[in-house]
Amino acid sequence: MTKPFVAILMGSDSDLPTMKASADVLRSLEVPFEMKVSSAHRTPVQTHDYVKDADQRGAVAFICAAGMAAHLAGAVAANTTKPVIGVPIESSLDGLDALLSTVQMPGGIPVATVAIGKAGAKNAAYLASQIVAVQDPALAERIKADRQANTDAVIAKDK
Ligand code: RP5
Repeated sequence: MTKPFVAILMGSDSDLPTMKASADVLRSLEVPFEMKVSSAHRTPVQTHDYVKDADQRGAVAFICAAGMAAHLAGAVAANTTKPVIGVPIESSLDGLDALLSTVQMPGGIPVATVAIGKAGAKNAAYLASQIVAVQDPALAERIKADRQANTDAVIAKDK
């Protein structure tokens, strides 16, 4: 039996301050995850091997973050049929280069691309959790409770 988890990959340790937002969300929703620096360009063989291995061990979804010529999410998507979520990192050109590199995938190899930077990192984790929750009703309830807490916080501020 494989234990479901989310795999987070990032192209460089310089992406870590942004990607901490993904880890924080997964931790708060009690979703098991692994986090790894792995580059499409600097460590292509290791990236390929990790994706194949994680896929076998029960990775339900991959979150991939990269900046500049951001090919990591696409390279991961080429090696798995699990859902891949791409987070463009703001490193140059305000992250627009990374956004376009991540989102413009050829037909048949999708990358679900979220917003540039921390907001995207956060939403990538929510999206991955929602994917895991399709087979995990208790997690689905925790996500609903989290949404309700957000709603309550907005209403409380408005009073
Ligand atoms: C990308 O290039 C990384 O994902 C990072 O966002 C950017 C810069 O990397 P470093 O030069 O800081 O390692 O591959």
